[in-house]
Amino acid sequence: MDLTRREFVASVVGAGAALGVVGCGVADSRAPVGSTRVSSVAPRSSTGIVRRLTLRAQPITLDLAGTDVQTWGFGDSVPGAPFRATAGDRVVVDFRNDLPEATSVHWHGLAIRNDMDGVPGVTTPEAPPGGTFTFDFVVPEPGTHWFHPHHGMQLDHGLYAPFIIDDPADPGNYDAEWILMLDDWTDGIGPSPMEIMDRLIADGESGSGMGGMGGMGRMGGMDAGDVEYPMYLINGRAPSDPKTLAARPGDRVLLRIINASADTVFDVALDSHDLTVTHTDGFPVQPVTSSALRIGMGERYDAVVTLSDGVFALIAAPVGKRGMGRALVRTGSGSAPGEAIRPRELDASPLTVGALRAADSARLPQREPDSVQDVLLSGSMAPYAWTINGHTYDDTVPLTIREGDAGRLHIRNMSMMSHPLHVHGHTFQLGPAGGSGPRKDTVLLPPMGRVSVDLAATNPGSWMVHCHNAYHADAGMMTRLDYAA
Ligand SMILES: [Cu+2]
Repeated sequence: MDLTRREFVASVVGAGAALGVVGCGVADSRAPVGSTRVSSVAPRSSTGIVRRLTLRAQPITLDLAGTDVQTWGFGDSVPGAPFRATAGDRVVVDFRNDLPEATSVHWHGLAIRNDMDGVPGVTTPEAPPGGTFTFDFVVPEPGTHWFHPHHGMQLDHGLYAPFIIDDPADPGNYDAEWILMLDDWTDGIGPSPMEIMDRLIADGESGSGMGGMGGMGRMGGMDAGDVEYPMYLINGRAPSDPKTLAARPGDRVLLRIINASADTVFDVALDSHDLTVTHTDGFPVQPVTSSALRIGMGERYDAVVTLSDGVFALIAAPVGKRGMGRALVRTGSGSAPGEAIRPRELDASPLTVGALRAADSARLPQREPDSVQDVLLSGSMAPYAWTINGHTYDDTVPLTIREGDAGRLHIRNMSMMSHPLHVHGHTFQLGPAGGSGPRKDTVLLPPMGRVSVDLAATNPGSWMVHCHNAYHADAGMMTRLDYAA
């Protein structure tokens, strides 16, 4: 829904009055309603369009192959309905929290103004139960993004949804576009996320921590995450009741793949097809064709595929764990492939971030860094604690940067677990030094892996830098990037 400026002003006055009457705890002195402040991230061009969206976090019932499970979601579905805007739009989100605990919404991948970033205690007040908050920001860059709570283990419920920012300069030319949200699922069919976290901590104290949830499903010493899940979902559907995506033979389809899981890296493949990766984390790359791709928590990959005639399994295989996330692609008649069918495309080495190079339009200006900082990722299962530069978040020493500087981070994974490292409010370009790798906001570091990234300090504030494994983050694997005064 697009509003003219006059209609927008009229409607925010109404919203402001309602906030005043409710008197909920979130309407603090920074109340953004009607604010005239603009984002410090200049959009390439402002559209002048205001998109008004409503969002409600609430308890909902999710049908998993005929079994009703109680969970939390955005709106009335898992994933929540996609948000859509065009780069340069101003987005106003009337958010209401109908959960029984406080929450806040983080707009993952959007380099927006700091006070809208949705991190309680750092950028944005939390919304208490029954509370409301109005988010108001300009969306700076096109791409495949998403949103989720930045609050304890809430992400490991059903609280996630796509946020697609269209590029007015991109004609698309796709016959169809499918958003695929991948998730590891336990809520209502296994222990709750809080119970899992308590168990990880208890196992760590007793010294039996290497098993996570009992060590089920670990294969060949691979890093299998810390948690074994009873089910893996694509677009909120169980593998035995998959979503069917319909198209015609020969159609050229854009897949927007988002890993919304808490503890699971996936390998994604479409049976009998190759995938041509065109973007990661919203930014274009030099296209690379592969039979499968590996996606860490928080990452996004866009891939184009030209469809054959038939019915094909689209599989998200959890790395190092049992089970599969599953959807079906149907372009012709015929029976669906059996649930156990595993595409041979998954047998090849999946495409990983190291194979990607930024498109010219996504490169940061080449310059020598003004500052170089280390980001050491470490931790253990016993005790269950995860650290950045040797500290858990409660006594972290933040990274620092000055506005306008070019910063380089040497990120090193000193552990035998993989960690997707996410930087808020910024995007970075992967090295080698000077940057030819892809532009991203989340980078998956395999066990003992290392990468150097460059970022431009153009968005002042105090920003989270953290592992996107929800259990690692909650166990301390977070720090901040603070702008020097
Ligand atoms: Cu981690």
